[in-house]
Amino acid sequence: MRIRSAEVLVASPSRNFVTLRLTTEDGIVGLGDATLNGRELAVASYLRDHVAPLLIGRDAHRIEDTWQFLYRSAYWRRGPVTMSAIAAVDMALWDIKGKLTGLPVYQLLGGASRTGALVYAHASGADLDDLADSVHARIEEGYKAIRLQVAIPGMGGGYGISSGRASGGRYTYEPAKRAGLHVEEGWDSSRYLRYLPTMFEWARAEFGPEVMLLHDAHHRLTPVQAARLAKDLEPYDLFWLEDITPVENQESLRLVRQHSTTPLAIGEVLNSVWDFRTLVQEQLIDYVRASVTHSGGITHLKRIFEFAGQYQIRSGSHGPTDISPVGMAAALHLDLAIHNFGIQEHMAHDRLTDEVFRTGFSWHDGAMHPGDAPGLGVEYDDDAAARFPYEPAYLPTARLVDGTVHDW
Ligand code: GCO
Ligand code: MG
Repeated sequence: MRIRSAEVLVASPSRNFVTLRLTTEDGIVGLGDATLNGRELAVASYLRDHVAPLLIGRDAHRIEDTWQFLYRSAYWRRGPVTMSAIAAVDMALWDIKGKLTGLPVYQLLGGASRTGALVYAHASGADLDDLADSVHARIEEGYKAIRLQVAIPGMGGGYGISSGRASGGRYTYEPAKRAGLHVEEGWDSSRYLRYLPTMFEWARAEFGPEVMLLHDAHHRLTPVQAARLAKDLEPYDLFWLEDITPVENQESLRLVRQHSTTPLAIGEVLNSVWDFRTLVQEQLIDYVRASVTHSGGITHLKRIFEFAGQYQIRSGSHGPTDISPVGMAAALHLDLAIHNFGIQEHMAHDRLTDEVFRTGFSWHDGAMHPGDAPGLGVEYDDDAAARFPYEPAYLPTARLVDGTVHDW
């Protein structure tokens, strides 16, 4: 079953997405997500200019061999651009294999280990009242786990919060900004460290003990600040605290571990199993945040999760809006199949995105299921996509009070 064509599709239905479409000689189509937020065209070029010519004529059945070929033959290894490009090829090949066999991908991965993948949603607010409205909306939608972000009083700017209610009254948070290429936000770690425990104390009083609560610190704290925050949040029983320090310095998590039992999640900016060695072998984290789109696809993310599973660390796949519905489907198939599943992030896509990508996702009791269509179960509508050409968009920059660039 030879690959006949490899097309790179770039569209912006409310945000940019890069999608790879492989078609076999028999006309079987496979889709893969290659979206790298704010650097989309780099992956599009990597695929179009360097990978697509190598795929034509290859056997679509040979998923592992193609993965190893793309990874090893490039000589240059790892990194988000390379690993997102390989991821897209990998997802598209699993999609094709599913369609060829008539099975949903999770069946090819060993079958379902659970009835659905527990997902968490985002709630955010400009203040606590606003946050309460956002949390209630998520609870009404059926979510059992919710990530809370709130504007920090006196800090200026709105890290991690929605800029308003988008169409249909939904509170949406979309970090990549189209207007103006360099949006800047203020950051003050002291105010944040003082306010966050207050916010979680309020949240537990307001929403009770059952709802699973999460928070993302986006790599902004020093090791000692991180240890203090994790310790201060202990009474509020977080499901996890995410990206508490910059991930480049993995040893800094040792200090946090010495002071707190708040569960930690890290890894959305990492992209290979080798990047997780210290974090996993020293059991410095509880959840792996890698994404199927940026970590070499289903084949490689499965490898990362299985490595983590040897150390009682569970999965927590990255699933913001910059993971396309194709990436989300791939993540859900893997979530169903692996043993050490923890939770799946689900930041619902906009209505316009849903016009381009048609999914068969279903919901039950705070969990998602990818559906039983053969392959990944996502279709791409070229006519709808043609209405949404690429638009440059960038993630914001955080600056400290004195103007110093900080981690975003
Ligand atoms: C998350 C992430 C996102 C990222 C975004 C960057 O936990 O969902 O931190 O909010 O900022 O994916 O592209
Ligand atoms: Mg995050």
